[in-house]
Amino acid sequence: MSSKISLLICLFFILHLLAADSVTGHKIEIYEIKKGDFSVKVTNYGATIISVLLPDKNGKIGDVVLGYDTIKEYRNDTSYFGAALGRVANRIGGAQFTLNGTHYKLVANEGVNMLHGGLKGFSKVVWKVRKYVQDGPSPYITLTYHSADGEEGFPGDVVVSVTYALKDHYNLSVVFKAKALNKATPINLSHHPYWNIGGHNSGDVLSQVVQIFASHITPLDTQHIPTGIISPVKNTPYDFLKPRKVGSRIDKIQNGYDINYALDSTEKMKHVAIVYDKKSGREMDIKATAPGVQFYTANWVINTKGKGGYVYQPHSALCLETQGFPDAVNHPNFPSTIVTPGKSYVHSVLYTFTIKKY
Ligand SMILES: *[C@@H]1O[C@H](CO)[C@@H](O)[C@H](O)[C@H]1NC(C)=O
Ligand SMILES: *[C@@H]1O[C@H](CO)[C@@H](O)[C@H](O)[C@H]1NC(C)=O
Ligand SMILES: *[C@@H]1O[C@H](CO)[C@@H](O)[C@H](O)[C@H]1NC(C)=O
Ligand SMILES: CC(=O)N[C@H]1CO[C@H](CO)[C@@H](O)[C@@H]1O
Repeated sequence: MSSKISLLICLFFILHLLAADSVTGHKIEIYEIKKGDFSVKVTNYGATIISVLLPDKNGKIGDVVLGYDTIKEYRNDTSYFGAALGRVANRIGGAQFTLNGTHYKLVANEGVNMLHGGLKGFSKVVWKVRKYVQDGPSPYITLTYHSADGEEGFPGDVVVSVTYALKDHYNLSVVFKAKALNKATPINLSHHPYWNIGGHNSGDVLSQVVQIFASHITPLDTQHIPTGIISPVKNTPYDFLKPRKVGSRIDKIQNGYDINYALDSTEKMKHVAIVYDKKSGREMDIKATAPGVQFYTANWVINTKGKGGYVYQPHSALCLETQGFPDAVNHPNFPSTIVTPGKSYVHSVLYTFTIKKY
């Protein structure tokens, strides 16, 4: 074969690969927003946070989220490392619901249930980069996605955006917005960073101290679907009203924590949780507009090869996913997640990191 022809064939395959990567017509790239020694990298594949870099008490920069080195691994991921979640984060029981007399059958991707928006939820699609300011006083990136009527079984077209912005030391603001264009639909957006504020490669989080500002949880049945009961944490291993080590009572719970808390605050921007790691001196404070937070201790992360070849194991991170109550669409006593056309949905999360020298 002449070298010209093989070059052409080669080019054809490269173009083909690029096209395959741009399912919705956009290329998959990595973007960094940076403010001094604070940096966040995201990819438009799943609007995913890839890394969050900031110093520890000795000034040493560390990456405080679990993740992978390549987009290929993100595509293959089943843990939702760093990804945006939607159209409805968490589980919808039986992958179905009835809205205004119409019954909707959704794509089940976890047994009979739908988890995190289905097989091709917002974590598995390519988003469009709308705005990108890499550095300066207010670095930010806005990604958008158009979810079509019927996608994964949901009614109506929906446009969503997520904005990641760095504010003064060391605030990371995450704002999700959505609009239903033509039909009422459940919407609840969240994201799934696996935090290890001691460093993604520092081992488990069991000695980190957590405080969750919630007196109640929404217990689950054997299918991981809320029973509908809102039950007090008092005198249970779920009580984190006062700061406690993650590992202090984790052995009392099969596999570890994976539960939704109903936040106590009635303010718009609610205090969610504080996580503190003595070794690095890093503290993370979370506030959000959502009524609930899922506390998950990475129980099903087993022998997962991550960044720099580091292998993640159970409890090597914790997730605090702020959200509407799981399966709200099937529980009339839970706050509604239905968004009607013309109304907009907003969910803001603010992560504040501080570095304590003592
Ligand atoms: C994809 O995931 C499977 C199962 O988790 C794993 O065995 C395999 O190595 C992964 N492939 C890549 C390219 O990461
Ligand atoms: C950073 O977050 C804290 C609260 O967590 C807030 O008091 C402060 O005003 C925020 N700073 C900026 C610049 O947004
Ligand atoms: C339910 O249907 C009625 C009658 O068609 C309509 O007026 C109303 O807006 C619908 N509500 C929702 C949430 O779609
Ligand atoms: C717009 C909308 O309905 N958002 C909801 C997400 O879920 C929580 C509770 O489940 C609601 O309080 C929000 O209003």
